[in-house]
Amino acid sequence: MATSYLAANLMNIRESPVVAVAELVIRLTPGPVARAAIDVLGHKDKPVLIAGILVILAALFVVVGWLARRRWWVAVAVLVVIAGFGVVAVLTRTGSAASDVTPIVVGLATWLIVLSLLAERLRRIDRLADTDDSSAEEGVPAMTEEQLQGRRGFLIGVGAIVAVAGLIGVVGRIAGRGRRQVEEARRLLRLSGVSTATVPADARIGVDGVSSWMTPADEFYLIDTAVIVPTIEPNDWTLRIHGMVEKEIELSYSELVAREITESWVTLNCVSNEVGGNLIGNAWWSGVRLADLLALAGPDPEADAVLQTSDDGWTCGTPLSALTDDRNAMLAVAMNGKPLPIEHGFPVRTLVPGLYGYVSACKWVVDMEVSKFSEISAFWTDKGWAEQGPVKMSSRIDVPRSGDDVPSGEVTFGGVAWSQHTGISAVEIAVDGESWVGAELAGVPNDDTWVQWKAMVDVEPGDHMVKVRATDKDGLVQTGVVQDVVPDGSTGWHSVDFSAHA
Ligand SMILES: Nc1nc2c(c(=O)[nH]1)N[C@H]1C(S)=C(S)[C@@H](COP(=O)(O)O)O[C@H]1N2
Ligand SMILES: [Mo]
Repeated sequence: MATSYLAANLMNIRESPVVAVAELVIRLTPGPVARAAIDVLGHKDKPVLIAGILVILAALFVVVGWLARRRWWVAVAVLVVIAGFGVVAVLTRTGSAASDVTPIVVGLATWLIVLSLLAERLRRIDRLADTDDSSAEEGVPAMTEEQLQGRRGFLIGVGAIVAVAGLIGVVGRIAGRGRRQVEEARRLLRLSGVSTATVPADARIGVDGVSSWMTPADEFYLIDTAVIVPTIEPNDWTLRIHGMVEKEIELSYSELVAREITESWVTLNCVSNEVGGNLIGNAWWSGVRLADLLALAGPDPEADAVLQTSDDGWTCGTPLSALTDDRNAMLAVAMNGKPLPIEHGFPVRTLVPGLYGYVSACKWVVDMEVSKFSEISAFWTDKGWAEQGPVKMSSRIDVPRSGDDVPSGEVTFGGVAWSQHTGISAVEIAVDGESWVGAELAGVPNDDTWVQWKAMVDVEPGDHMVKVRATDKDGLVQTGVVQDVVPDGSTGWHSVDFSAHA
């Protein structure tokens, strides 16, 4: 495992074989199972997956060692099958090259060498035991000096191999400087036209405990299928726009950022956000308008979709109209006034106000194929999510938190509401099933962001329940019908249980 890891790092292959297998598992996992795993494990889903693969491998190695004592070729066959699994995992990921299997070949060769070194020692002990039946009669067979020596030799061999493996692992890590180089390139990047984020003065409702209107980049939710995030230096990045277009376009990073930079506040959320959930964040994004770039390419009037592909092979299908209409769909290069964090798509990601992330917000985007929905398929739509993913209006109570105990009398409630690209016109709350009470709304710079709200209601001592609903600027009232996140986003009113004391 250590030598293949070193080989992968030396060759600058993004994934060591174990990671490739982990990504294969993710690709093959049915949607509902994947969602359940994310629910239970949260951000730890990938470390747990990798640990699980390592545990299974360790168990297989025990079997291989046991087999090698008597049936050498069966042990070798098992190792070849395990390696074959890795080869399949590497070659079935989009954008893989034949040379990407080199680390697996290196690893398999190491396994065979190590196995013959250790199995030979084991067989020597076995031969000694076979010729010495006298001791086998007794309960605790006394070992002969020769047997003891054989055992010692075996244990020393194991220890030496573990030590060398550890050393090789460390060297592999040092070789993985690629990521650090990209971090450095990101740190040194100066982007003209990108301004610092200044939160509009009226956007804050001023209630303690309501999530901050601007989400700091390091608190912004993260959702992706990459076990190791792609690390791309700006100089190595290109975007190809092709397919049903008059003219194919290929764009380098410097060509991209030399264009006019557009900036705006946009709230991004995940289709997997449950009612009341926090897979949502609001940031100041800077980038290049996609409508202008697509106009240069000249889409075919028959086209209705753009298949976006990430450097890591992830895909999404976005309605062409959302990329070409007057909304600020952009290739974002900065978030909150700084180059995108690597995890959020550095150097370039797509951002489309009004659509869920899974159909639009492609991180590490490198390819855009203008096409038709009838002719494409994409990562999450293949797993049962809807083809179209317009954001559904929703609202959330942040204060009080579930289970809070507050002083009775006038209680302050607060939270956020959103309906990107339509805007929110009203928020109401109801305590204990009483009638709806209008909330006060803070300001917003545009209709693409969430809005903070607050309301004050008198409550008696005792247990209470508060629920919230919003109304959008088209006059539509948020539905109370409860719907799960699959296939196109949750609906229902968020409610919080709290108590009040005298
Ligand atoms: N390359 C890539 N881009 C991706 C995804 C992914 O898995 N891979 N997930 C999408 C989903 S489902 C969401 S909700 C957003 C989340 O963006 P964030 O992680 O920057 O918050 O990214 C989108 N872009
Ligand atoms: Mo998402």
